[in-house]
Amino acid sequence: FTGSLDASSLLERIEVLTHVSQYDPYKVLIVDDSKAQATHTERVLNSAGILTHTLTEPIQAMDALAEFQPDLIILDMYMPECNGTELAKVIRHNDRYVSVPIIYLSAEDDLDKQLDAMSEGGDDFLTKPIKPRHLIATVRNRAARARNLKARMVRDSLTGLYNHTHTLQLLEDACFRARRDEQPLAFAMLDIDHFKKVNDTYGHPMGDRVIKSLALFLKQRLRKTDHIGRYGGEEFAVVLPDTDEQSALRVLEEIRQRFAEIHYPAQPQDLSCTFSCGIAMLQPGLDGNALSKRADEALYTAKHGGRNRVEL
Ligand code: GH3
Ligand code: MG
Ligand code: MG
Ligand code: MG
Repeated sequence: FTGSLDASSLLERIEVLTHVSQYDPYKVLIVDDSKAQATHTERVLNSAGILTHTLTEPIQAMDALAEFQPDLIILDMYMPECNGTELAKVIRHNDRYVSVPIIYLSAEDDLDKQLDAMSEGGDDFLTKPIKPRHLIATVRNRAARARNLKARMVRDSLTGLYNHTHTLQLLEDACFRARRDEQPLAFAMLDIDHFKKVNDTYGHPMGDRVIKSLALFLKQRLRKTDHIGRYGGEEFAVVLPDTDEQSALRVLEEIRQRFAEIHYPAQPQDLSCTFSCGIAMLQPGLDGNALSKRADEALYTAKHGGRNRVEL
C-alpha cells in the first residue's frame, strides 16, 4: 500500500487480504505522524515483499487493526495526538490483539525512555536510523512467530475448525462488512442429534470420528469465504457472507441430507447420524450476539420439531 490510494480502493485491497493463509505476505501496520518517516519504512518493508498500511493519526488505529488485521505493528514514539505508549496500552487492552507484536521505531536513544515505552506492551525498540536488513529481519521473525501462534489460538485441535471465541469474532467482522457493503449474511448453528447415545452405544472414539467427519464434510461443501467453527462439543456454527435466505436454506438442507446418508462401519450395525440446524439472517439493528441468539432459537425449534431438520 502506498500513500496515493483513496479510501475505497484501500478497503477493496484490504478485503482481498482478509483470508490469510500461511503463504500470504506479512502485513504490517505503521503508525507515525510523519508521512516522510512512514514512507521510508514502507519502502523498506515493501521491497522485502511485506505489505504495509500506514496511519498518520493514531486515533484511527483500532478501526485499521480490525480491518487490516496486521501481523505486526510498528509504532512511532512521539506523536501529537497520542503517543506510542498510550496507543500500545489501548491496543493491549483488547483481547483480540494480545498476540500482535508491537515494535517501536523512533530516534529516541535514551534507554530509560525506551524501556519505559516498552513497559506498556511493546515487544522491541528499534532506534533510527536503522539498517534496512535489520528492520526486515526483525519484522519477519516476529511476524512469523505471531502468525503461527495466532493460528493455534483460534482453532479447535480435534477438527482444525475455528474455536467458539474466534467464530464469534468472525461473525462480528462479517456483520460489519455485510452492513457496509449492503450484502446479506446468514449464520447457521448445527447440533448433532442424540449424540449422547452415539457415545454410549459406540464409544467416545466413534463419537470423535463423527465430529471430525462432519467438520470435514462442512469444509468440503461450503465456500472458501464461509467461516466454519466448532461451537461446542457436537455443535458447529457457520458464517455465510453474501448469502441470502434461500441460498442458506438450500445449502444447509443439502448438507443435512447428505450427512444423514453417511454410514460409519460399526458393530453390531453401521452407524448413521443426523443433525438439526437453525439459521438466522442479518437484519437492521442486529449485532453478532443477537444473530447467534436467533440462530440458537431456530435450532431449538428444529430440535423440538423432531430433529434432523433445518429451521429459519
Ligand atoms: P440432542 O439431539 O438434544 O442434541 O441430544 P444430544 O444427546 O446430542 O444432547 P447433548 O447436547 O446434551 O449431548 C451432547 C453430548 O456430546 C454430550 C457429550 O458427552 C458429547 N460430547 C461433547 N463433546 C464431545 C467430544 O468432543 N467427543 C465426543 N465423543 N463426545 C462429545
Ligand atoms: Mg513522531
Ligand atoms: Mg449439544
Ligand atoms: Mg446434540
